[in-house]
Amino acid sequence: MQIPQRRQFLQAAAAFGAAGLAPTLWAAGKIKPGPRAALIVVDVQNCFVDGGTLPVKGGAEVVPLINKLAGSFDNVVVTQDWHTPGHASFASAHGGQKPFSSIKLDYGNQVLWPDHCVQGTDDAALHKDLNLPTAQLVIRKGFNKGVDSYSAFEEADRKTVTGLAGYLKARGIKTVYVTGLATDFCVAWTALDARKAGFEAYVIEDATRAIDLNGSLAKAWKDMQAKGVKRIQSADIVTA
Ligand code: VGL
Ligand code: ZN
Repeated sequence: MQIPQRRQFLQAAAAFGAAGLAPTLWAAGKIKPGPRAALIVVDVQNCFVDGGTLPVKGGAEVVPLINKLAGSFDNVVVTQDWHTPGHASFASAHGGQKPFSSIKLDYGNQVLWPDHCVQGTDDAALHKDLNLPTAQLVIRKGFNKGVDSYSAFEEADRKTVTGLAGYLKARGIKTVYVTGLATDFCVAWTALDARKAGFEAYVIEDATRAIDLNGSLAKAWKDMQAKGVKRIQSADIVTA
C-alpha cells in the first residue's frame, strides 16, 4: 500500500492544491464538504427501483447511503425524472421501436426507454424511504415532451437549461457531489455538465447504481475521468 498511498496523496495535493474553497482533505483521507458544496441526489424514484417501470439493478440500495450522506451536507438538491405521457424518450412514442434500442432524433441519438416516470404518477414519486428533510430544492427534468434530459443542468438538445447551474452559482456553491440513479445516464450526465458549468464534481460511486446498456457504464466512467470528475466512495466523506 506504500506506493498507492503516496500516489493518492499526490493526486489529492494536485486536486486540492491552493484552492482555498476546495473541501478540506483530512489527514485520515476524508473529505468534509463545506458550505460551498452541494449533494445532488439524482432520480431516486419508484420508477428506477424494483417494481418500477425502468428498474435499475440494486437501485433501492442507495437509499440508506444517501440518507446518511445528506447529514454531512449543508446543501442538498434532489432531482426527479418527470416525463409527459408519450414522451420522446419512450419507445412507445415511436411506432414499432423496442425499448433499449436507439434512434436519431433532431437533437441527436436517443436511447428509447419503456414508459417511465410520468408526471404526477406514483411511479415518478421519490422513493418512500428517501429521508432528506434538509433538501432545499427539487428539480424536475425531462418535462418537455420532445426532448429528453438525463442531466440535471441541461436538456439533451444541449441548449435548454434547467436553471440548476444558476441556482447553485447564485448560492455560492462551487462543488457538487452526485449520487443516485443511474450512474451511467443521469448521474454521469449531471456530473459532466457540472464540470462544463465550472463546478468541481465528485461521483460517490457506492451511492449510485447503473443500467449498463452496451458498455455504457465503462464509457461513462471514462468520459467522467477525462473531464475531471472525481470518483469517490461514501466512506471518503466525513460523517456528520
Ligand atoms: C434515466 C434513463 C431514462 C436516469 C432517466 O435517471 O438515469 N435513465 N431516464
Ligand atoms: Zn427518463
